[in-house]
Amino acid sequence: MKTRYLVPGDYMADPAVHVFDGKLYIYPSHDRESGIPENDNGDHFDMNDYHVFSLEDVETGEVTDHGVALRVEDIPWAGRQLWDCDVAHKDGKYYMYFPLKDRNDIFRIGVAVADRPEGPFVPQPDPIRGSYSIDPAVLEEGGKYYMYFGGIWGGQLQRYRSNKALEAAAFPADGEAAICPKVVRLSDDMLGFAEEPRDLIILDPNGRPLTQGDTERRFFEASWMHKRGGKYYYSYSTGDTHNICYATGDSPYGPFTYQGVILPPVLGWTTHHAIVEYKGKWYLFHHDCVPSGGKTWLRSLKVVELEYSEDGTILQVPAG
Ligand code: FUB
Repeated sequence: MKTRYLVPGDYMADPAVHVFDGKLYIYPSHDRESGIPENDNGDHFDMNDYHVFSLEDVETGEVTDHGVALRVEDIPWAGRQLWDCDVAHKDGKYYMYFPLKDRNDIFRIGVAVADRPEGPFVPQPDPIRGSYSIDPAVLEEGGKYYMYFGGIWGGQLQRYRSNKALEAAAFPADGEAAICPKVVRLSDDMLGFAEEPRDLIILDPNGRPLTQGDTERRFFEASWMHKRGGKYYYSYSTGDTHNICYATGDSPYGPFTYQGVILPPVLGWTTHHAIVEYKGKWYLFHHDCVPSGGKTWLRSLKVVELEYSEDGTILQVPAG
């Protein structure tokens, strides 16, 4: 399959993708030109709503835009910046998890609820208690739901240790264990955490945690989890080195062992993805900045088929 741009008339990024009612639903961030200058804090990613898309034929089918599903102005605790969201389905309801800065400019994760996969989603009055940082991704496993989250730099994860806010942001030294993404089981009502978030540890093939200086492999942001053949595949972006990498494990909590790069750098600073099986094939949804001529805050949604070797390793997708 040739790589396909899915929403040529608008800028969409950070896809989360699920099969609901036999269709593929895409939950992207909605990029826009806000005029805010680019900086390491990500202030130029000043998104203020989400659209939901669906399709039934990944390779050539029509992509339906279901319109605006949630707006910043409808979220009672909102400050600014709606970044990468995800949606989970339980007992006939759809739960959208979204990162947003509160009025103190601190990222929290909120929940909004809908009766249909395309929304509209109605936000809860407050963010999830104990939530912080960005990029929630939810896996359903045996009736339990696990959220993966976190992102360093503009995603603020370096401001926390053991789920407590530090007085000042702190990065480990290059030779020390890298800052970990987080994993937490959701409560039965899907509106909160059922436990304290845990570190998701990524080991190198020698069983040692990846280090902060190992920028080609260590976690930066954009968690995604999928399961195939009884194995858990945790994938993520390395941020400033622009890879989408993956690691595998035997439990939703890990530990995970680093396996390799799924997608080498694309045009644009960020890279972000979702992996999903649909009608017997696996697909990688992601974004790049080719249609905007390289404007890193105006990203376009793409999809390409993803292939695995017999032993379950993922074949690297060529960039472009
Ligand atoms: O879209 C804003 C941020 O850029 C996302 O939260 C990150 O994953 C990166 O794609």
